[in-house]
Amino acid sequence: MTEHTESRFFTDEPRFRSHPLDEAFARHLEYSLVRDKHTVVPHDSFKALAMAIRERLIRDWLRTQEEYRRNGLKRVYYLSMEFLMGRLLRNILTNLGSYQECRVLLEDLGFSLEDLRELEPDMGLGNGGLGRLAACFLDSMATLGLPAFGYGIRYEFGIFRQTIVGGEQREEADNWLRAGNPWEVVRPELSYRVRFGGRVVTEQSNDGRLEFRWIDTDDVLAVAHDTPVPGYRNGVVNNLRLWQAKATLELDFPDFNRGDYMTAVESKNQSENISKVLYPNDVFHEGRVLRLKQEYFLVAASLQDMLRHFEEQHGPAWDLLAERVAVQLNDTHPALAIPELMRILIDDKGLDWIPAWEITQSTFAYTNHTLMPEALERWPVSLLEELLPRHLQIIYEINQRFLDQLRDDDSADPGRLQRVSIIGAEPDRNVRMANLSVIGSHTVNGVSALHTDILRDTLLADFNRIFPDKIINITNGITPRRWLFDSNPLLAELIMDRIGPEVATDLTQLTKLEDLLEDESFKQDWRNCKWVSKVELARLIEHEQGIEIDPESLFSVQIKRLHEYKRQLLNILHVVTLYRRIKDNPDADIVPRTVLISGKAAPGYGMAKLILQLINGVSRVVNNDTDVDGRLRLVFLPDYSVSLAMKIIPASDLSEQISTAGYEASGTGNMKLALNGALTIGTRDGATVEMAKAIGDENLFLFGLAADEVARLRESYDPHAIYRANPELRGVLDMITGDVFSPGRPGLFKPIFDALVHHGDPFFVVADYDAYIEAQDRAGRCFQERDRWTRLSIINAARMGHFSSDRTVAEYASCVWNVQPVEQACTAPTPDGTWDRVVGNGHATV
Ligand code: 26W
Repeated sequence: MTEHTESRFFTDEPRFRSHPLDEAFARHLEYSLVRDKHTVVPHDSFKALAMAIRERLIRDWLRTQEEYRRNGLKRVYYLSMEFLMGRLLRNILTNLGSYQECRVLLEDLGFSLEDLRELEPDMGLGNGGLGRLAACFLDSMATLGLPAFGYGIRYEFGIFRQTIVGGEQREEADNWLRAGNPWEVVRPELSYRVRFGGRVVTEQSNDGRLEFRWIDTDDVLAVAHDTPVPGYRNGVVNNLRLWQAKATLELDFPDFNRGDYMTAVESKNQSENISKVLYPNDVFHEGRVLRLKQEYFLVAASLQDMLRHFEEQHGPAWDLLAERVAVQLNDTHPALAIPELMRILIDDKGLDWIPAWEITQSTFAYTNHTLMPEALERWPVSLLEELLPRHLQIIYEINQRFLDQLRDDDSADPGRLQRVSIIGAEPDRNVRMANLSVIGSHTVNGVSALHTDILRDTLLADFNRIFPDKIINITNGITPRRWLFDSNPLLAELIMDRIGPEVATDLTQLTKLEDLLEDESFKQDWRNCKWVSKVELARLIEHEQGIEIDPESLFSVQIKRLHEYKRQLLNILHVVTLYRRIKDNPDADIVPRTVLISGKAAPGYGMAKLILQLINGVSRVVNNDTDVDGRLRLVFLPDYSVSLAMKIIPASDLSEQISTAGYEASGTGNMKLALNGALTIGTRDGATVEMAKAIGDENLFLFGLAADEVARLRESYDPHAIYRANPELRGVLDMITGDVFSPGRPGLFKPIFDALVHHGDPFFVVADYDAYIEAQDRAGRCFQERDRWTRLSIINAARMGHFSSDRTVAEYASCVWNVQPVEQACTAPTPDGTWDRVVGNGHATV
């Protein structure tokens, strides 16, 4: 810190009166954005409002950070390549407790808060579940008052924008920063040098020690951009720090000296590409060098930042590091942090290998989010050698020492050393990031009970024997602030009105709703909330796509990335089944349904894109067939995002969680939908298994093969035999193969048919078809019994208390991080993950 801290200017008392929001809003419009009534554009009003609100956060933000510095509590650093934050305005107002106040003040000025909210671009810095989970965790960590810090990359372009042209997906760049970002604070003084390439020279020091110097590197600067993360009405404001790549100040010298000014400037641009764009793959590992650079860029900048703080507090007492700092690796994407910390401790700080390794291992923990083999990160040795030569040496040594220890243990089977080695051989020598992460962490966790079991039994079975207590389960959760209070204020208000406001920070209170199952006026209110949301969504769909949907119909919803294992295809087979039933018997007594699907396909994932095209093909035919007479609608909502999810979820009746059992690590949309009163139709997969346990199997629609059955059936599975034997399925598949859904382009969807019938149907769509149709029929009949459905809807929501990310984060805090919350007047977790009121009551301060 500079001598400024001694200045009399800085006091603990507020120096300026915090301005009323309306005043601050007007001031920012005029003095920060330099607008008057002639030049103002709508987006300015959003920006001025955001700046006014940010102003309100600043004292608490500074105070929270100062408190963390002062009390020296252990810190948590959450390293993630993705933070799928969505919009911030409403969430921040909710957590400040200022939403209504703000709405009224703006109204007096002639502005609508609802309209202004729509002008904020989504902060779409993630692909799907993993990125959204990180965002939910930030909200919960702040709400629990944990000294936690998110570290990520400030991508200039987030997840691509999806448009549908002629039924096909098109991708467009998501230029979310175009109009500026009023929430972030740039911190040019927090810039760190990140090195790439070069070579390693080895020298013998005076005391005989080998020293390694990494030289002749190409460098980039990482510049900090901070976003405030307020807790729910507790005065805590945590920090999300995102790194932007900037060229180092010196231009490329050889080029410069040759007088080649233009080339020198070009290479400056190149280095800034590192934070340009989010890789739009979920599940598919893409071995491109720019991705590897992004991963190291995040790791190198974040470690420098956290170690700088540690050294300020503790000097070179590195043996204290793991006591003061916990680093969570969100999947393997930031796993280079392990060799990077080793490099810093050994090469820069002069520690020996053994203490450095002990510190490193006790600092990191790793969360696995998928078992899919194609998602596992494997970096070619040749690439690492070129980009991070010193890290490769360190990885080799970590591996050598680990394997040497195992060799002493003669219980090992011969293949084991090869399987657990960090270095793989196929197709070329490569570094297996999952093995590195397991070996370099003290704790590894799966994200649902089933997922963790499968991790222990399959992917990490050898490691589970070597380190019997290392792999634990921590089931995912969602933040009720965003996924109930912000997205469904009507329902939230009804719930708070009936069971009290404590539910906002103790979601288990929801069970009290079950006392109201006989309360007719409550049930009417519950139905009314759903109805209002359905009408609103119907309006949006009519407005955007001109498709009329009936709010009385059953809204079934599948919203998630498009992937074969998530089986949007199974959903479509059901829609086509219903369509054929109507065509065969136009007077059939069928339950009116609206099937809503939304999600993006990875740009390079051909089969997912073809399935998306099929959805749109079926949709066009079904929605325009007069025989259907409005009883069946299929709507694909383009450009799925956090903000769109917040509009769809409150309007959902039925939640489609139909992945092949054993493939969905957890799922979190399942929780969001149930919390908002949707019933689940689903397989026994991921966290849906635990949801069913909490809700009661009889209160949702489970169907299909279980994970162990899938594994067993794989040996003898013959989808073609099922196709031959099942006339309804045959009719559906034959219809898809023809040109009904691709007029003028017969055979367009033949690859889908072939995958199912001739290429082994790897995701067991055919095997589960019958059970799925039967479960859908059950759900349809149930929906017709209005009171029964309402009760089930209430029961489902009431039993979601366990799936709050407050509970999830509390488990990480006690079982993985060993951190305590800062003392504050709000609810906080006890070590067993239950809830207790700790200090004081009501409005809280840090
Ligand atoms: C390297 C490419 C890549 C990118 C993302 C590989 C893998 C991923 C993630 C693992 C994909 C992901 O988001 N997984 C999801 O994580 C959620 C949070 O734990 C789970 O709820 C989902 O089931 C899981 O698919």
